[in-house]
Amino acid sequence: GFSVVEGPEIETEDNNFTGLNIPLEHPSRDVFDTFYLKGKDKLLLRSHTSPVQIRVMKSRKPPLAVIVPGRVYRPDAVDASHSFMFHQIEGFMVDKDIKFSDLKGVLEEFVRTLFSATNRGGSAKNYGGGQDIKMRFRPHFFPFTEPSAEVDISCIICKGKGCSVCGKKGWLEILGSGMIHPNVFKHVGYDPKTYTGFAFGLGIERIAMLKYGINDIRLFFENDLRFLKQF
Ligand code: 2NL
Repeated sequence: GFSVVEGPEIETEDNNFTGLNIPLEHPSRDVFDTFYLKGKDKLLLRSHTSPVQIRVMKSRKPPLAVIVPGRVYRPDAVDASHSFMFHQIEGFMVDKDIKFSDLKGVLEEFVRTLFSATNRGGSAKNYGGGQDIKMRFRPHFFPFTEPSAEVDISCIICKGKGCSVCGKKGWLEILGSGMIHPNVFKHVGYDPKTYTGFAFGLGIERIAMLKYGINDIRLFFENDLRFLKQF
């Protein structure tokens, strides 16, 4: 029941930060911490796909169930697990009476489907397929959700025993989520007493790396056909 919406990679500070309850003094807003465009109007390369959700909420009324895929930009130093550009998928649902249990139900179904035996993307390697994957919600902080939780799954490589991929923890962090903060609703003109909702976000490359056993994120963007043709 989710519809897919895409939006621009060049965004305003308002849609990328202010509307998401990320205050002016937040470190991620620092001009050295974000890719700003030259000019006085403070346009920037979006650091997440959430601004698209702000655009959707400003232009439509609930009920809403939307999935937002797209490129995002962060000034991270590039290494095997970090890239200054990667892809995210965010999802959100807004209506009267949306509860944390709705978030848990939707994410459980999503994660099981993503790592199911039949969902192998044409690849020979497919970690996690058919296993009984455990999931846990771990309390976390995001400015735009309250309460917030990160979701871990039992390590699909070692089945939770502890290995180098999960750092001997037996768990892999796969996404962030939470109930949309009342300030986000106020910003888009929704009454937070009438509407509630959940949102979640995940990095696509990170999930593909786990699922297909890829050890370096840079491989996705080097355009070596020997890498790309495996999938
Ligand atoms: C992560 C965490 C998250 C959201 C994204 C969101 C969007 C709106 C309002 C509230 Cl418009 N929340 N998105 C919420 C929680 C987590 O992403 O680790 N992403 C890679």
